[in-house]
Amino acid sequence: MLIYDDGIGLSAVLEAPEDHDGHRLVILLHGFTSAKDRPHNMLAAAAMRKAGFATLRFDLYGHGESGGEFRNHTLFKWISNAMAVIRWAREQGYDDLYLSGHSQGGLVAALVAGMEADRIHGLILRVPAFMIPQGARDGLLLGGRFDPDHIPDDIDVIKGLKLSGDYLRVAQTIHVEDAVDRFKGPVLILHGNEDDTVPFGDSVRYAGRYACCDLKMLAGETHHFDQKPEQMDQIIFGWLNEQHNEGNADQCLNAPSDILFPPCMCSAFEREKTSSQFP
Ligand code: FER
Repeated sequence: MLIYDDGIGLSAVLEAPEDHDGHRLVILLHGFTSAKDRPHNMLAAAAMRKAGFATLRFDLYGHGESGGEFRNHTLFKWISNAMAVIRWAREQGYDDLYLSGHSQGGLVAALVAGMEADRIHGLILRVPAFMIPQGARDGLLLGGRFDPDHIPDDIDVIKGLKLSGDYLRVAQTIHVEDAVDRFKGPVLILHGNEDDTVPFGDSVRYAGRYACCDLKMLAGETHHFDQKPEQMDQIIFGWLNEQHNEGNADQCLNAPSDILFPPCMCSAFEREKTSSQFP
């Protein structure tokens, strides 16, 4: 199926559990150079359906089977894509909407939840890459350095791919805090303690800033949630089930920023605070 964002076709897959009520839907956003059908995205969607939600996975601009060139994607274009998909979902009658994004898709989900705080009931952020905008201001991108005041036309990124400098120009103007402060609904953040792409410290910081947030540290888990996938499955299922069964999706069930992680995490967090994001 294609959902259009101003002429760009976004390839999407809508799936619903058997007993679905026609209202509850989670929209899933994949990460940078990723796509809607990656195993961890499929697994997350399956856990959501088990909790009674329909799921809509889609490929963002320049990724997977959607239109647009990878080189030309920016956070603005991804924000526009997510808003178009939300609009489409609302037209189909889905009015109990959650967003869930992985890494760069998690950042975009958080930004869009700030823009559509009245329409998005909850957020499930899987290692959200909150650091991308500040990294762009500091001259950091994917472990490489650039001059933030003289952005090149093209940047070489992983897998021989090129990215337009516009990506960085856009990212430099984005301030995550504004979006975090605007969203008052329930938020779940998942973060593996073996993830070496996205700093855990950012998840701690923003979990503390959200009005209503659970942060779950996944022991032994890496960036793509492929070490102990059953952990992610259980956490997503349990959290969504709780949101729904309490019949209270608009309210914060968890006291402000309920940050849960085992004691071993404290030492990992201390280590991270003293090492740079891109060693
Ligand atoms: C970056 C760090 C992480 C970055 C993108 C990511 C483009 C996203 C990773 C992902 O979505 O998996 O500096 O810059």
